[in-house]
Amino acid sequence: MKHPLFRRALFAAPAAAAVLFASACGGTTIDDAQDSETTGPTGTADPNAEIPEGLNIDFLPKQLNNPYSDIVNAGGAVAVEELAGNFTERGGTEPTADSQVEYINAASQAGSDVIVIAANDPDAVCPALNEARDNGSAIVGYDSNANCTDIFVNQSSDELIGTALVEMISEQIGGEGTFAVLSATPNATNQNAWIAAMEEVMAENEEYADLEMVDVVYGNDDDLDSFQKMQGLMQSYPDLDGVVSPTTVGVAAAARYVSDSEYKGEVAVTGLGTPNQMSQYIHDGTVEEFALWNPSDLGYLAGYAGAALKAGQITGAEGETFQAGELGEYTVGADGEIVLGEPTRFNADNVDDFDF
Ligand code: RAM
Repeated sequence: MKHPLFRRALFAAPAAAAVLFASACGGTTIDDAQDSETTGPTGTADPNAEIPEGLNIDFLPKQLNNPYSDIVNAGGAVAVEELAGNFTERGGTEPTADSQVEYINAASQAGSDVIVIAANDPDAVCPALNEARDNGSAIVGYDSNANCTDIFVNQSSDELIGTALVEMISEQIGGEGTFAVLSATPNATNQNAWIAAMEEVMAENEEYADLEMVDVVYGNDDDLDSFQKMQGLMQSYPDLDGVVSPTTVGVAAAARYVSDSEYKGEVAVTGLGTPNQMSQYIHDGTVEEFALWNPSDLGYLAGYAGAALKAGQITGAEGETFQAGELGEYTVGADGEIVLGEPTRFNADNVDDFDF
């Protein structure tokens, strides 16, 4: 399995199938969101099963106007094209479960063979996903899982991401002090899992005994909201040593706020960001280091995994393998999880070597 960060040229984001607006996102909280699960395998895998041409593969990101999801789904579109399937991207501009339910139903009614979803809530999308499964769709979680997917394509393991985040903030504030988390939405399975992993890493390692996570606030993967939450954090905690934002939207907004404030060089900003969005803040001295994976590879892997699942090459049982195009062979892990690889760290030495 190879993980070059840069393999394919980036493609323009496919146009949305439709855009609806929805508000309100009820549902679960951080406490019950972190142990997302797949439904468990059914049937027997046939590793030699052919992937039929013409599969309808629908990608439902958390939201459409997010540069991160654009890159992920462009990678998905490449995979679907290689598999001679039909790629459709569906979603609204707000990261809510409510809006996703409408797009799940629309995909199902349009005869979707595979729904690939980054869930905005681990449970609220499940009745619709279960109905879509009954109607013939294979259900793949990617980026942010729901509790009713058949498999989950994770960008990295939660533990590796949590560890990278804690290591970075610890290094950047000298091993002791306070930091806050600027997250995405309160119900996001992925961010909640990463925050929980950070807490675990800190609790289990003596070297982090002097690090304190003082707050978690939510910018809802909205640039302005995240910017204002960052501003609010500095008002609430004027002595804060750092901020960890495990979302590409949040970390870019936090860096923009700090870069133009009295806190530049005083408050560490790190998290998960794209090199293109973060490069200027590395060069102006606001940010020392941040991490990510290749978002394009995540979408590409999810496309191949979904087709393998629909074709019966895999069922979601641990140990099954499948070929993911130019990424090579992947193995299904425990709980139907397929892990893309390790996060990469970006700093002044390498940030300009990447273009995403
Ligand atoms: C944001 C989204 C996405 C997450 C990345 C790191 O773009 O919240 O779900 O995986 O950040």
